[in-house]
Amino acid sequence: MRKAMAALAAMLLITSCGSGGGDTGGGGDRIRVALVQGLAGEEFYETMACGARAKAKELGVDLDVQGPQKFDPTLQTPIVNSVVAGAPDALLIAPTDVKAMIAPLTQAKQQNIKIILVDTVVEDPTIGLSRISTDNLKGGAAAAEALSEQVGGKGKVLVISTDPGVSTVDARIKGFADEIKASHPGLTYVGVQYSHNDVGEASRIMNAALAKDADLAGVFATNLNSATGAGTALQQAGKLGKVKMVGFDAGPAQVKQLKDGVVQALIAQLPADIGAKGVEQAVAAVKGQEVTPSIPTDATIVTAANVDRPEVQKVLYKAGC
Ligand code: T6T
Repeated sequence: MRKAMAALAAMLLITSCGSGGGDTGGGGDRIRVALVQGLAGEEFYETMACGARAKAKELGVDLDVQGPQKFDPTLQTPIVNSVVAGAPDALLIAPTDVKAMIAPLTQAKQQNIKIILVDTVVEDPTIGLSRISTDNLKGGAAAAEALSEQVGGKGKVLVISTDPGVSTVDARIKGFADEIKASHPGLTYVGVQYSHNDVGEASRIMNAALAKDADLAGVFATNLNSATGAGTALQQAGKLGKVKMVGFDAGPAQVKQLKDGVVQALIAQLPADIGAKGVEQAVAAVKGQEVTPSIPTDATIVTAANVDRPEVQKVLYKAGC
């Protein structure tokens, strides 16, 4: 009986220390990490979750993955609030707006939950012990170079993006515009239009642009849904190869468009790597070990010529693990 009581007491002690922010995990309890995606079910974030899950398994970490049904801070905020109420040791998140997500993340920080920003960031530099993302400025510049090559260095080029206030795509637009200004005098940048991350809206914008500028030479779509929608419109308008396109991301629909000649180049990020590194940094933060404030991850230019190579196949996004 005494032994049983002692065992019970010991177990109670551990449990009461384990849960809630700030636990070093030293109490032998498994570290609990939550991942809040920018958009549930979308191949970029699902591939990210696969990388995070594999790393969590390797490190013996409990990982809970959730995401909003739209890339929208009003839908992401209640998810963050319920995650914070569950008091995980760490939170990995892709904030859906640079301003609107500051308040809910400040709450999490005040509860001493270790915050790691994956993919996107917020404007408040004190939020996020580590920020892990593609170098999107560089990615935007690479898109400008690839598109300039495709259109022979001359003509009108358009950008289709999601929404202003999304750190990643905003940086891609800036990288693209700066590169054109600096090195592609023959290109005329006709500006950016926003699809609100909706495939149908991206198609509508592409059709309107084709109607307005019959001499449009190229388009840069800054993310998966914008690219898929713009590509569908080009295909339906019979503009295959006539209006060139470069798209960010490499989801299954985009890879099919690449093989069908709708898009000429894709810029594939490494979402699985971002997810895995996010879990590593979260564990380091919870254990009070050194955390790397900024981790840029690589990107690969995918074309019809290299898409079937094994090393390129590895970077294509998946809908599930
Ligand atoms: O391009 C990715 C991501 O990097 C961006 O922040 C939001 O859009 C995607 O998820 C693709 O849809």
